[in-house]
Amino acid sequence: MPKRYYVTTPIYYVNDKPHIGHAYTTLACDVLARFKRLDGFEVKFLTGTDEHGQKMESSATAAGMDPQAFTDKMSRNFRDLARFMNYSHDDFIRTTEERHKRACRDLWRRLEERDQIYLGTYAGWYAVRDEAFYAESELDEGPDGRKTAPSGAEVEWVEEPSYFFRLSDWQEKLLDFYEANPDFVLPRTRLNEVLSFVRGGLQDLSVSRTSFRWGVPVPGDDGHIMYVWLDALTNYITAVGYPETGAGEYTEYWPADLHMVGKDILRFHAVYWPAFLMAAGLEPPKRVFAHGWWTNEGEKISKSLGNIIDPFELVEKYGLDQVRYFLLREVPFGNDGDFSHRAMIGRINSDLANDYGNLAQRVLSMINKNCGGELPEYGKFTSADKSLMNEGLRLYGSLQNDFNKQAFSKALEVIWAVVSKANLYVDGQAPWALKKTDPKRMGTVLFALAETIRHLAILTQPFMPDSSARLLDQLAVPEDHRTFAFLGPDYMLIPGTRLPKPEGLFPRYQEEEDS
Ligand code: ME8
Repeated sequence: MPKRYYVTTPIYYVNDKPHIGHAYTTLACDVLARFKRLDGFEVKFLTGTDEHGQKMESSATAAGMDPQAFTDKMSRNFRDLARFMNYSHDDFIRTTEERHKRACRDLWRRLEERDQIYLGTYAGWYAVRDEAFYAESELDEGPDGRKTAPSGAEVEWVEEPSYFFRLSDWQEKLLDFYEANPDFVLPRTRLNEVLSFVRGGLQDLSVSRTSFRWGVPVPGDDGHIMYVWLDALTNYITAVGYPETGAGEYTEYWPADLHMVGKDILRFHAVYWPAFLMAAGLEPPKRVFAHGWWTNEGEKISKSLGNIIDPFELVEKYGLDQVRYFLLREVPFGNDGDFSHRAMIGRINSDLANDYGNLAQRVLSMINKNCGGELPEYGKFTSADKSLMNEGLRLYGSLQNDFNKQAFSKALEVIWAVVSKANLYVDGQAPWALKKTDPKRMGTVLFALAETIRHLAILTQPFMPDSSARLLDQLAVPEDHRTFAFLGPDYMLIPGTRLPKPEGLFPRYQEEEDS
């Protein structure tokens, strides 16, 4: 049986242009998907757009457009971002696609057949921005008497006929499920939030609306359209071929290994979604990871504050791999983080230019100048050489562990600890001085370094695919020798291999006078 891995991003609302937050979540999934592929897994990596619901309908109206034309146009921005950021997704789903509407209808019927849905009337609060229902007790009241959801979104009173899902029946089963699967929600602090919400008691959930039209009609009662979150969550099974559950991708990839989400939408993924699935007789996903929130120079990112960080602009300014590195290195994954240009420049100049770039540059230039541009022959390895090369070998296991916990910044820290050791080793061994005194020894030192850099370049591929590929090109590593199967000790670089002329990988960022 091949090893398989299924990872998903949230599907993003298309009422606005993508920003750094969207880029971040998908980046984390991309890095994970790339890591797993290099590690021999057959990976399915899904992203897409969430295109139904009241918010989308009113955004289309405000833009003077028909909702389908509006979502067609806006969804394209997210596909453009995906290409631009070099994401390696295998599928991009749109909830307006027929395959998805079919899956929604089927899931609804399954729930209905199992007596999990009944008709009633909803009277309560609704936040269009969150597309979420809120209990009175969850709301805050502003000085002007207006009520807001915990997210800050305005709520409105809604009273309309509605189908309900018997969520209240699932409280105990959900609690049992969390207990049996302690890593279902990560980080652990987020699990505690979920537990306290579920222990607080679950109300039946309104799962249809009648006051607008933009959505999937309820089978057999098309005066109702399905609640946009029931529709949206279903995307994760649509993409593996649901309603076909007996063959094909569904059997290969479901349950998903990981739904990556931001902390704002944890409740939908960790409470409603497993309840819907269990109620339909389907398996819940294996894990939901809720990452933290980016602020911009200390401020909440919002359209009204005008401080949205545009990922396209960021990449134009700093470079793609630089941005990819920064986002996953700067903040321990799971925590909130603050974006600042200073921190970005600091990481580029110190971690990338000074540490990693400089290591590669000086080793490759020495080989170019002193070894006739060929990988040198090596003699007997000393304990210092072995100790450095072993660091490279040990990295793989340690990264597997970190990746299984979605500890991306930890993984980068561990990689950079080896970069630092390698730089210290260069200083300690001073191969430039050996050139005259002991050229054979110089060859051994440069070879040990080249081997270490090969390990670093292979293992940084998920984070920085382009730069790592260029580094592997400079080491003349064949393209089909770049997976984790080619990490040592069974495979090594071959002395005598001709190397191309070295070129700098990570230029220092020079601040412009006026920035
Ligand atoms: O919630 N920091 O879509 P959405 C970090 N359609 N991540 C951020 C962020 C920030 N400041 N802002 C947004 C929806 N995100 C639904 C999802 S899934 C079945 C349906 C990221 O467009 C983060 O991943 O509002 C968050 O969960 C997601 O964007 C919300 O995207």
